[in-house]
Amino acid sequence: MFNKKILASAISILTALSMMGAATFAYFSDTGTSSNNTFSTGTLDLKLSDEAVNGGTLETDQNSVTSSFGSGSLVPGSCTGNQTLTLKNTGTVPANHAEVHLANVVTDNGTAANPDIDKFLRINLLTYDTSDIISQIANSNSTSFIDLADWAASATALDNLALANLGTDHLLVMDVCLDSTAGDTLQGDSVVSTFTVDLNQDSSQ
Ligand SMILES: [Ca+2]
Ligand SMILES: [Ca+2]
Ligand SMILES: [Ca+2]
Ligand SMILES: [Ca+2]
Repeated sequence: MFNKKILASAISILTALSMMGAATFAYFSDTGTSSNNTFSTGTLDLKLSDEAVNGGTLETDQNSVTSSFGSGSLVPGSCTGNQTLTLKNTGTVPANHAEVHLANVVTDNGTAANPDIDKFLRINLLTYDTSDIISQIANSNSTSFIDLADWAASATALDNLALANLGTDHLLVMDVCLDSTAGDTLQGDSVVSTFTVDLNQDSSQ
């Protein structure tokens, strides 16, 4: 008798639980989104500026400039005076440093010169943001001083010119002299120099 009551209670409980399980419950919800999430690249944008020298024009914030350095009237012992090429990153992300490499094309008029004029174009002053950087160039030729031919012969010069901020001018200043040892065979000779500036993102470059 007692066991039957317990059994009946147990059955009624199980029945009630199964009814609860079958019942449908409603819940509120709400949704939000984060849209327009864009992933894109920034830019390095090297701009160059110079001054009006040697018959050229002043140029400002250009991708490439002409006639930044030079003179048309050098004689033994005379100099161009300080001339400036200005580097700036107008991109959207900082770079790390710039490099400046040099290539020379020599024209030897009249009596053949040996060595050629590029080896007599002595670099009298070379600074970047007022720091002397001429020691980056090794004397690798027959003249006893650092000249435009030495720079062109160096694969690593110039390097590590700090350029880590945006929209700020950095000044490369140079004074070139025709060395006083330049002889008559150099009269009327010329060099056309091309300075190639690379802006690098990382110190490993
Ligand atoms: Ca110019
Ligand atoms: Ca000559
Ligand atoms: Ca030299
Ligand atoms: Ca480098």
